[in-house]
Amino acid sequence: MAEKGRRGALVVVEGLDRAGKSSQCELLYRSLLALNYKTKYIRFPEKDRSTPIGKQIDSYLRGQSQLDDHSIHLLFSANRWEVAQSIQDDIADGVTVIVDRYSYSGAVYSASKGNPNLSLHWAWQPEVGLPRPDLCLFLSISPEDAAKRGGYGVERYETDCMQRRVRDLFLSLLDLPHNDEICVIDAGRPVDEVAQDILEPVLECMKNVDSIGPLKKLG
Ligand code: 2DT
Ligand code: MG
Repeated sequence: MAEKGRRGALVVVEGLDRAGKSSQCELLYRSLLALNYKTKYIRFPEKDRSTPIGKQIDSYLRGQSQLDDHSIHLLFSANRWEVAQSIQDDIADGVTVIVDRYSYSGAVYSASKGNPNLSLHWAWQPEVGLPRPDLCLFLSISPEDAAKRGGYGVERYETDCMQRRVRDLFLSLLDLPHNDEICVIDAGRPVDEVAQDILEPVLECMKNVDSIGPLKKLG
């Protein structure tokens, strides 16, 4: 149903572990397909962690390999650069691309590790020039609600201490003046309510891409 010549929208869904990102991305993807929009759903780290970089990230997250904080950070970013061109091609082709985690997770998780040589500012730099989302939905969940959703898995970063720092840094990003594409969604509510709150701004954004103009770049 994408109108003739209209580009797709780049929609990012961000948030802490257990905020419901992947479930909501899946629901959004299915809703857009049901409305006959050309749509793709991708995630970072990429889904099967199967590219050479994806494999290194997977091994690091499972604790099977050690990497310098800067090195793993740059691999996460490189994983996005690997598909940046195909995202741009899809968008130009009228496909709306839903992205599960993006540069915001990239910068915030690395800067939450407590490495004094890895600031949020440093962490953001490799993201500069990547396709800029038209809309970023930040699924906000309180630590209490997150805890009710069950324990963490075994991956690195899935600890209360890390998640608290990640949450604080995510919130600090929302305050920055150039991040006006970020929209906060209260993700502590029933799944279908959250889904409805996500679908509305996404449809609005897809309708407005003409006035937004060509896909921008992260600065
Ligand atoms: P999932 O829980 O979504 O599988 O992510 N991460 C993710 C980073 O540290 N940097 C990044 O650039 C991205 C995209 C967040 C696995 C973990 O990877 C972290 C959680
Ligand atoms: Mg996770």
